[in-house]
Amino acid sequence: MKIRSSEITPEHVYLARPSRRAFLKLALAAAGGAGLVACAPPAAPTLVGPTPAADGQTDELGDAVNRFEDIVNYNNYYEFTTDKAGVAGLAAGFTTDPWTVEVSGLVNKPKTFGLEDIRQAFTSEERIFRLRCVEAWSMVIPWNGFSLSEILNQVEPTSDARFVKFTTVSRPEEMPGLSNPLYPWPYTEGLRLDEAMHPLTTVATGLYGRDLLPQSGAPIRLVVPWKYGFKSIKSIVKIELTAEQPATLWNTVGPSEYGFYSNVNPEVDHPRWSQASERRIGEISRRATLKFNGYETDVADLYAGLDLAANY
Ligand SMILES: Nc1nc2c(c(=O)[nH]1)N[C@H]1C(S)=C(S)[C@@H](COP(=O)(O)O)O[C@H]1N2
Ligand SMILES: [Mo]
Repeated sequence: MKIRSSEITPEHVYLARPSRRAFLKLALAAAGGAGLVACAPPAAPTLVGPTPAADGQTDELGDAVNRFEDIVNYNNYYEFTTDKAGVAGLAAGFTTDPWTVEVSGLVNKPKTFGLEDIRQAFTSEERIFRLRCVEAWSMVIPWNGFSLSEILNQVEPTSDARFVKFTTVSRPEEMPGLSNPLYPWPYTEGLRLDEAMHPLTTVATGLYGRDLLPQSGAPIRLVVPWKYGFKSIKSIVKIELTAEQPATLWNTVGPSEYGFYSNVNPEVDHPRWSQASERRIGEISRRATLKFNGYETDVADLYAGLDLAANY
């Protein structure tokens, strides 16, 4: 167990900050993201110590952000290892530059973005989101990123496009976990197009005001805050617009345990454990899991009329 009690977040000493609910409202109204609080330019990446940029902040519910050390030393990234405490070490030398992201499929203007194109074309802002893993632990992470819709609008999905498929880089020489035969590599994920266009669906290139470290999905990853963490696919090299629902790694491995939607839902248990509560990293007692991970007012409309137990 990597998180020691000495590292427990002293929540009660954090200063009160303005509610982040205002941020969400703005984000939804603006849709394009204009007018939001821009984050400071990423500091030069360093490997140790929290930055004052996000330390002490809270999400819109008043929950303290997790410590930087916790966020970058307790990771799921199976391409490296299934040991959460071992990812950071194995991923330390991972090559993230140069990097390109191909956006293709059912679009009018397919485009391959270099990382610099992305940094220049889209303005990152700080977005503090809860991350709720399907394994029933959670963190609050201050990401730096922008809405995926900004990329999708540039490439112009055609009227046939209904889903978006994401693919992680596959580099066996740098990713020892790829030799694990239990998984259908490369890691893939998918969203319905309307989910992908939702302003909360975020492309992150940083956290705590600095560039993502490899273990967090450098140089570019997805963050879908109302879905279980495995939907937030790391180190993306391809984004494809499709007509059919794409196969995803977890849905392929265990369709009865990991549905395509995977919306956080305390009322629908995993077949092998309850999803009603969770362990927030840095806290002792468990806390109740919130429907749609607390983003219900923002996203419930996407699922109007859908049976969430059948469409888990
Ligand atoms: N490519 C890839 N993306 C991935 C994973 C993975 O193993 N490979 N793990 C997922 C899971 S299960 C979770 S909970 C989150 C964890 O993100 P974090 O390590 O930054 O907290 O990443 C998701 N994205
Ligand atoms: Mo997860």
